[in-house]
Amino acid sequence: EMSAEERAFQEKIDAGIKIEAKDWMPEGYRRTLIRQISQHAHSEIVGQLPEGNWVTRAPSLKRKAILLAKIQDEAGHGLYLYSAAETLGVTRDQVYADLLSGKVKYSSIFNYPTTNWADIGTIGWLVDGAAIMNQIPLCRCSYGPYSRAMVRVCKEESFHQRQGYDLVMAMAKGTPEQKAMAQDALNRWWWPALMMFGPSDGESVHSAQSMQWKIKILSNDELRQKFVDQTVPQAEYLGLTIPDPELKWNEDTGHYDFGAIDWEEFRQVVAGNGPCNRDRLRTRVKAWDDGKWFRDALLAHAEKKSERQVA
Ligand code: FAQ
Repeated sequence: EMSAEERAFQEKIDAGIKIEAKDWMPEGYRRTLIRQISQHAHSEIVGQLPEGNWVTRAPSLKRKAILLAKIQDEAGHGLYLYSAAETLGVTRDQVYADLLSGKVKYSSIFNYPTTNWADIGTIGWLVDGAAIMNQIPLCRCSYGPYSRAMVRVCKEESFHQRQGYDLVMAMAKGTPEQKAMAQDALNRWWWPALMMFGPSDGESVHSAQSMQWKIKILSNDELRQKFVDQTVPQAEYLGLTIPDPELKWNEDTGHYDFGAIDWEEFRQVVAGNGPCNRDRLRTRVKAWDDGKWFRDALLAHAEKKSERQVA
């Protein structure tokens, strides 16, 4: 049963009018956005860690500069997203505390290790590729601050995706050893990348309501299919094999059919039991603790400055 306020709210959404921070909104809409935007922000921040692992070992100055720029972009995305969450009445410290205590989620993909240099290119190609697929529709989502943040984030992700493809291409067209490294990376990242889109539509608890509110524009399975359709020709161009014997072009549907996802693995990773979950959280908690002296100093400095202004 919708109240008059809720009906007016839904009509606004149906008419394509953006909801802004100070507009009336149902509590459920606010909570869903805080959940999704803060999980998204945490993903950007934790997502720096797998790549950070290779900064000191990048094979050339050019590759190191590119990698550093990309990781800094991810930090920036996290900051825009925390700011977007703050427009909904939470503080950054609150949502960040929920990450550090393990209470809230971040994307499953960042709980996998980066074991060879080709992983860095593969993350750009597949992980940023999947992120863009999911985020381009979010530029049209109903909440103004989130939709506007997504516009800039998507431009940067597009650069990330291209640098990743360029790196994998250099390796796939390189020596047989380099090509084998690229294939090994694809074998390990393919299925986790498909899991980024979330549970299948039948299992997705939030989808129906989020789609009605235009927080989500396309469903998890629709986005996953678009990603497969886009990525298969890219792998073929590289001469690499996607690790799925059931992958096959379907003339009737005009899409690729693909094999079953291991949802038990997904559940385990989301529940905190992936290969790197504990390590990732430990690293973030340590960074927060190690930064305490600096936050204290900033606050003390700001207080002194405002006292001086009053005097
Ligand atoms: N991992 O009912 P649904 C990036 C959870 S890109 C972990 O379908 P919803 C860029 C879900 O939260 C990655 N948990 O949920 C980058 C929910 O749990 P809850 C970040 C997952 O929200 C690249 C439950 O399962 N992108 O960081 C995952 O309608 C390279 C039920 O699922 C975004 O966050 C998963 N993969 O749809 C950075 C995009 N999937 O909250 C560095 C914005 C689902 O009830 C390097 N988010 N869950 O406890 C979204 O579009 C949506 O939140 C979905 C999930 C599509 C992720």
